[in-house]
Amino acid sequence: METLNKDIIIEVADAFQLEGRVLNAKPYGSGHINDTFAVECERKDGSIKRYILQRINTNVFKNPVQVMENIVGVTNYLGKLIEKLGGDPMRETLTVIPTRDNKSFYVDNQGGYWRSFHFIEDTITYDQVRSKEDFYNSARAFGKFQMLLSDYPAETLHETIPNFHNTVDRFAKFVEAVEKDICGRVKYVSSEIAFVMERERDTYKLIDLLNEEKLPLRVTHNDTKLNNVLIDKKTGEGICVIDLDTVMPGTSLYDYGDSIRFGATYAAEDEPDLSKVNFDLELFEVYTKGWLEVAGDVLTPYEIENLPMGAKLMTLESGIRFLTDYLSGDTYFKVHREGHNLDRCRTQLKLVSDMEACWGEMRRIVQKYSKKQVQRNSM
Ligand code: ADP
Ligand code: GN1
Ligand code: MG
Repeated sequence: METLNKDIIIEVADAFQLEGRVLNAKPYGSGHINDTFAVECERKDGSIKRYILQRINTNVFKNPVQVMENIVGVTNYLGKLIEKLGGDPMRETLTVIPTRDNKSFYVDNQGGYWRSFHFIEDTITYDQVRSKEDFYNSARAFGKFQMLLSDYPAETLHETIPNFHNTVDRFAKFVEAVEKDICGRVKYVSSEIAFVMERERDTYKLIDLLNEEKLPLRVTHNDTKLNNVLIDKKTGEGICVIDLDTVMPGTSLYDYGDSIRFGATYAAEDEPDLSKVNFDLELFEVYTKGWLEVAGDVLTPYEIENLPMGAKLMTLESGIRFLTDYLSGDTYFKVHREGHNLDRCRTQLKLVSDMEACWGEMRRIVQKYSKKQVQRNSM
């Protein structure tokens, strides 16, 4: 995508119903997909109000209008429900700021799609787990998101990226990238390729359960990494789940699993030194505890029993996606250095092999926090 200069961003910001005069706009956050800016506006009384302004990545999201329809539907629903439950909708869910002609997005003169959100102040996001508390708090926030949306009509949601967590399809695309080898990189990654190939059968495990209707289809977030939850700076609580582009019908195992693959280690997703990348059972346990405390009531015993498989498959899927992108010339995820996608791939594959080595313990931990749930459901 072409680079964006400040004037264009300020011009785009002016298209939205922002309070006050636009002062400036600065790149913000560390997402791999969209272009995010924090916009500062000066109100008449001199006070400052901030907004998030984002250009949707249309290479990834081919139908940005449908993305926004999903987001408007889900955030309106969450806003009303949070209010009914006595919460603060302006902090606990995203609020879409309409354009001056009351649309949820603006198209610039180069065809770029933009949207704006109320900036939730006094919050922070973490790109890496620092403590068990952070991870536990994010688990409760994602659990709450799952729980609050359990009655949302999933059939009204658009599938913003078809086959997003279809591990069989991800595997097929990976094999295609290996065969094409358009960058001549296959020779550098033979052990990573072999690791993935050896696990082809695993890629069917969740898809088969879904096809056999053993897992219920739910409204899921599908991108539940730690930096997609805003943490309250004062209380440390996870207060708002953000980055709703991938909200689609899916299985709860995707959301649980994606959080685990990102956060059940103290290493960054792109840590180049693999000796620092270890799957941490204590982190796994606190996430499982926090997530089930809040979402446990809406889940079936069968979903809960299969959580370890969700964790392993989402980790394997991420490894496959990063490797596929590396082999295809780094066209999907933003990269900031040579071999960046390869580093990301390696951390994920290391975590998969760690999980395989402590599979029994993972199952026991899930069992420990699911006991009450299983008893209740079997009564
Ligand atoms: P991407 O899809 O590229 O990951 P995100 O929607 O996750 O983009 O936004 C990137 C970052 O911007 C987040 O990690 C978070 O730090 C920040 N952010 C996004 N929305 C808000 C908001 N409404 N209030 C405060 N910060 C936000
Ligand atoms: C992307 O947008 P962001 O940075 O939150 C990606 C996720 C990956 C993640 C890996 C739409 O998430 O699926 O798991 O990077 N989002 C999309 O960090 O592909
Ligand atoms: Mg994000």
